Amino acid sequence: MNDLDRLRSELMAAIADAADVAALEQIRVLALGKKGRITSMMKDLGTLDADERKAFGQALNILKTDIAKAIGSHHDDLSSKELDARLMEERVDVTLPARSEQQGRIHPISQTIDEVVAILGEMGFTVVEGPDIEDDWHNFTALNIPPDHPARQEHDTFYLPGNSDDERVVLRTHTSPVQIRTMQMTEPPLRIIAPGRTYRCDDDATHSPMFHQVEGLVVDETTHMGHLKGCLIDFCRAFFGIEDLPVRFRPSYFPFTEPSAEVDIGCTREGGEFRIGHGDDWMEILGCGMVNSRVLDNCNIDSTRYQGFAFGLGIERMAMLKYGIPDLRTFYESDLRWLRHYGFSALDVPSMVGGLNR
Ligand code: 2NM
Repeated sequence: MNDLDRLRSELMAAIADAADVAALEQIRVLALGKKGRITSMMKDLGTLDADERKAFGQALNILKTDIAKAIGSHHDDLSSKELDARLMEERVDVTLPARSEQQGRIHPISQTIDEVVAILGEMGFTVVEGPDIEDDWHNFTALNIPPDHPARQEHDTFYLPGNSDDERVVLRTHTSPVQIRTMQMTEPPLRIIAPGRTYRCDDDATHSPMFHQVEGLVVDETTHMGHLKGCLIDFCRAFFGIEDLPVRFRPSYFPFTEPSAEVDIGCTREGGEFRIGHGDDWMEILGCGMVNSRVLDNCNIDSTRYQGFAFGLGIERMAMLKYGIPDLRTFYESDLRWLRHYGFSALDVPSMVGGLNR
């Protein structure tokens, strides 16, 4: 037996004996690693004369390949056995309750958006989204908001720098441009809601420069004010979980709807207490109306054939009313103690199955 044969049987025996992947890896390093025995012999080839080098080099190459193969196949065996053993040992009881020590909470803004989407989704609305940065046409012009309208003034709208007047872009001041884009792209009938962030240059105790809205839009051939009223009354009662919640429609004005209305819900304000649902006071919660025919025309929807209703509500305001959160600013403070108090469990997914507030 020559040196190479002896090395071969020694290494093959060691490989066969290796009891786990770690032991096998040690053998690989000893044989084929940077300073391994086969590697060193390869380096020493240069010291042999030409004839010897050729024959020995070929034999060494064969040995190297065979050892690598043997290690590879034993490695596959060992790792599949190790996996089997782990799978036998590690059992997961899928009937265990979810981890009660979980600390993360869902922010009331997210929860409220999910609730609104759950109610309106059940009614047949589909969620659509659009960009936060809009052009003047989608945010104002298409919505029949004239060039001199106060909403366009510098102190209400965040204008982004760098563009000439009619090309300038803005942070959207409402989510209505999403409805505009959808009307331009899609043939009626339409039933959509657009939840998202909106921006106005306003910052005090009751206004935040960034806030959230959900707006809804229905367009069809026979859509009328009765549909608007039924839809929003049902929505308010489902959202606050009060079956006989008083809901009132008061005439109002928006450039993008005609006629327009504001929606109030019944409440009490007695002896410093505020409660929704009963009593002889009213609280404004959303705006709505029949889509102005000019808006339909601007989106190339035939306003002699189609009519629509639309509405918009502020998420922060709805969340404050429903969950008794007294201060708007606290929504954005990322105060973990506040979030632990007002936040929701991740398992508390809003759904209309069995009522929203089961
Ligand atoms: C509101 C009130 C009334 C509204 C109108 C539209 C559109 F794009 F369809 F014309 N979207 N949203 C609307 C109507 C929004 O928010 C208080």
